[in-house]
Amino acid sequence: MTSKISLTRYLVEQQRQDGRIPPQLRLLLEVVARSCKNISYAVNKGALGGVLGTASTENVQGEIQKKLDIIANEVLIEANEWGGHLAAMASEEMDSIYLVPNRYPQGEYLLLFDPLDGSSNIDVNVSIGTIFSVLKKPDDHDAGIEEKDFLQAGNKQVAAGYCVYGPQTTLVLTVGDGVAMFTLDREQGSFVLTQENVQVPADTKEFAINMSNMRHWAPPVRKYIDECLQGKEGPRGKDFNMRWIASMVADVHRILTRGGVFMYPWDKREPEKAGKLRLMYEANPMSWLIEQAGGAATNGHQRILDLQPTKLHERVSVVLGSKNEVERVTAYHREAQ
Ligand code: AHM
Ligand code: MG
Repeated sequence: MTSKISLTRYLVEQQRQDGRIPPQLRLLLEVVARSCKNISYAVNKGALGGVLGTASTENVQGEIQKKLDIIANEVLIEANEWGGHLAAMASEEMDSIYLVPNRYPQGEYLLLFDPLDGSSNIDVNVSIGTIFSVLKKPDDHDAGIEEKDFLQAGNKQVAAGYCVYGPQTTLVLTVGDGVAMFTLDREQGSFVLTQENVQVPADTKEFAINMSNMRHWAPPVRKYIDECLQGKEGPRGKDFNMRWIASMVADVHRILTRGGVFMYPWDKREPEKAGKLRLMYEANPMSWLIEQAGGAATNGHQRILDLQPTKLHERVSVVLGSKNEVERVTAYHREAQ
């Protein structure tokens, strides 16, 4: 790369050359990126900024909120509500949808986010991130936006991405034309394009799953992991390595960088729940990024992006990453039916 390409320039070129992103969507993505920059600064301050520890509140999922969960949520709402590009927002940290207040103009997009994913890692200085998904409000929609307007399959997303707050702050984005990565240049205060055309290798020797849940898994997941664990002597004929960061953003970032398979499957602990992760603002954006990079994403049975959501905070079983491994896990589920 000869000269540095900022996120702004990348988005302007996407808009100009391919007409891939309308001006409102470009503005939206710039505002999301600016919010991520501000969240990154808050994360970086840590104990110095008084942002660590828990708040005394629970979110709709019954999880105790961390102070940074709430701060990140507020940063995203405040930055996005006034620009005129959005009709409404939805967040892991809010029970119901957030309508753009009447005093501001309304746009045609819907923004969904997990403001700070990997909450259990906040206080221990391990990578965390923001995940976001952008949908269009349904056509000919003159009445007020309701939750049902958000219930669109992942294949309807018009943009998706995440920002990982790790040793570097990296924003990863797709608008349906491959995956691009931008690293935050703190001196300049802007995101700079550092990788385009990200590709996930089809094969891998690395898996990511919370092994402490093994006794609760369904047989196809056990079979897959058992075979990996048998290494060279087993049916796979190769040794596997395991990584589990417990921040989906960081695990997915590793997979986009060097391949691997990530799983948070259904398990017997709470059999009525499809999984732990949320479909609309965790699994959908990550699945689209992974597919755009040549990987695959299923719930063990079906392509995640084709699932029709029935509620905003719906959960889903997730298998994503290197294509051949995801297909293998999915085939094991099929055989077990
Ligand atoms: P969160 O959105 O409340 O942070 O929960 C989601 C996180 C994912 O980032 C991660 O993959 C998973 O939960 C870790 O779960 P566990 O603590 O069961 O390993
Ligand atoms: Mg999360």
